[in-house]
Amino acid sequence: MHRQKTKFSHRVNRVFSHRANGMAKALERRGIRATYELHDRVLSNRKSRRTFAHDRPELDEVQERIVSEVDGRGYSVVTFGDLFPEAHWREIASQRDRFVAETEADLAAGGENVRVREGKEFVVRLHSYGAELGLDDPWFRACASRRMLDVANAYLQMWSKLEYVDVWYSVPQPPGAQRVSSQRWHRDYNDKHLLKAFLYLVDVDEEMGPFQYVPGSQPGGPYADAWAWRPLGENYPTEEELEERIPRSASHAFIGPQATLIFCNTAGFHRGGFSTTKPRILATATYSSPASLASLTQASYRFTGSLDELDAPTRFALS
Ligand SMILES: O=C(O)CCC(=O)C(=O)O
Repeated sequence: MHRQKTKFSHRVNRVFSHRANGMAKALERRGIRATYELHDRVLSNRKSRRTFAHDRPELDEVQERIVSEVDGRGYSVVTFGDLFPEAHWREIASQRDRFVAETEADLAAGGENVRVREGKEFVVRLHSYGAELGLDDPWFRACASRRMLDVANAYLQMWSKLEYVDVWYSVPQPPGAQRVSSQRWHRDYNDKHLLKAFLYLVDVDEEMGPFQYVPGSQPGGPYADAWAWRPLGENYPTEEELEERIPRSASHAFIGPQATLIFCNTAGFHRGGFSTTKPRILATATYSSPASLASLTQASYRFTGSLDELDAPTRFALS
């Protein structure tokens, strides 16, 4: 779901042979990895860690629990109401209803106008990339709030960037369909300092493609060495390969009612969205380190509000 910043090899492709393009790609990967490491160890993340350490947020009991659970096993589950008032949930539920009605009308008319990305046509997106978002968008407002941002920053131990915000409609797959893309076990390539939030907007049962995770596969966890995370890593083992190293019983499927809110470091193994019955609707957000934005990813949106009116960690996260 994330885009690389550098497209050097695409440009080379127009000029050089296939072999030269292979070399250009390898060089490009090396450059991207080196840039990530440099920003992680020396440049932007170091600065972000210092700024965070200088003025740590005070967390309440729920926020503390989330941070310590993600730290220990890679994920934590709460409900939206543990962090936000009921009125905020109602706004998000209205946003869901409008999105579902529009998506289903578009799909019924042939699906020409739905926002999907190549290779992941099973996910219809409310925003996708290039969105213009302000605090009037209720899910964006939740993600930009200190309730969520302080959790992300405390987990990552640095000021983080809110890199991606969206609402997804996972289209039920026809009989016989095979898992593809993020429906398969994988580690996200874009950062090891990563926190994703998934808010279920409908009840999700085992047939609706629940989010699944291997607890302990996050960097630092007991399964971290299995196809270990690295920048731009291509970590999509087959089901059989994964099971040779990690028993099926070690993975967890997040079945739950609407308003279930999952926080997870998806540099660990995860998959989801393979519904075979009803559409799975969820809202999602990604907090990553500045090193990721410097080398591997692009923010999915432009903040339309006034940055000057935000406090310092929020301004940093949204810019
Ligand atoms: O749709 C899902 O449950 C999985 C999403 C995913 O793989 C991701 O956000 O990286």
